[in-house]
Amino acid sequence: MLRYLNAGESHGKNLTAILEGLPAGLRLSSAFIDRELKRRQCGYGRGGRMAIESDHVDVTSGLRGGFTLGSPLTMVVNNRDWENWQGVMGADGPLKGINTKVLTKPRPGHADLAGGLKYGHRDLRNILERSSARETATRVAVGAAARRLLEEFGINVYSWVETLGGVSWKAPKTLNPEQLFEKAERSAVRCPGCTATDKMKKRIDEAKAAGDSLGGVYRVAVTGVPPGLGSHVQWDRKLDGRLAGAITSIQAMKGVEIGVGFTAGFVPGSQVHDEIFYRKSEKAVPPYFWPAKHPYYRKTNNAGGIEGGMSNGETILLRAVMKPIPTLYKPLRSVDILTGKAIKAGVERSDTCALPAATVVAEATVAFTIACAFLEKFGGDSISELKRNVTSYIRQTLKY
Ligand code: EPS
Repeated sequence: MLRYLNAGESHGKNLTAILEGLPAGLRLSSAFIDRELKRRQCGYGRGGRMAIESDHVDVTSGLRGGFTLGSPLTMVVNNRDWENWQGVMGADGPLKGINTKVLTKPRPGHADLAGGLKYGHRDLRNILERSSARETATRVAVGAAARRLLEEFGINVYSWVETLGGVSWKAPKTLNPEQLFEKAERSAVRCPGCTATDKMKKRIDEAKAAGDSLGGVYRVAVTGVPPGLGSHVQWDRKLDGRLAGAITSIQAMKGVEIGVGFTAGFVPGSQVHDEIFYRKSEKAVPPYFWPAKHPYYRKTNNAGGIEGGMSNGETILLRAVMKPIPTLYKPLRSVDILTGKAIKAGVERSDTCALPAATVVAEATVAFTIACAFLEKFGGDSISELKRNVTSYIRQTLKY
């Protein structure tokens, strides 16, 4: 079983994740994790914080000589901004004479009010510090380890932005997920289209000038997934449910579609379901890779690679929406929780748009969820054992 817990406040000393269940013998390096952390920090529309931070992972357990041990992998990312906040955020109380940055003006759309009521806090900073998307740095570190595991089996996770602040871009049918991803990696907003990128950047500039914020819509694709991850037999084992839950657990996500998603509610079944064809499959090379040319294949992929809560051997396709960030420099109306008086919501330093970063977080979250289902299906305490298990399943599946 693969699982993790993470901890840390946005302006606390550091963020920590403990990931347990990775098989032994997986090649992994802090440089590989750092590359993903850096991708998460990029993107047009971020605020001042990203100029302060330069995220780096310190792996303090579970990795030796560049290979996992099978023991819990502990990953720590320090907050550089801690230096400016230790007087406020210190475990043993604020330093004398320091402005403790008490927040009593909840921001509509943020966790501030609901969290304050739930936990009985009069200072909403006690909520915002943990609900902040700074937490996603460790999710990306966990996702990097999961991604490394999946890569070993020819499974890759890609993402790109499709709409930002109402500016939309439509992917040409000729480009595959890997090509779209490569183009997105060269765009400041992670959108594969050059003209759309310029328009999206302009929209961010306009929103920033207006003291507003922006969200958008993005895609995630997972290629090389063998059939049979997840299960139809129990509600909490269904892969589509798990992916949707994982994505909506990311700050600011408001919806997920699998395959054609909501469109399926507007057209008849004959235009939705992907007909099944048979061909003699390619050999799996190496034997633990699910071959692109597999036996029971589809000419369409409206299901987004999942049927009955299980991967069906086609590319997994997801689409998700992120709402605009709740901190507005031109704040909305709210109520002071100490006085009950109408005020303008609090203003905290924030980003105008964090959609490009959120797509990297979504990749990590999806990689983790797929890795969980993969290990549940194939088991194994070491990479070599896992490879033996996957090989025997793929051989059997291709012989069908
Ligand atoms: C965030 C507010 C901003 C963001 C932060 C998420 O931080 P700060 O209040 O320090 O300016 O930059 O995101 C990150 C720090 C990060 O690493 O992604 C929020 O309120 O959610």
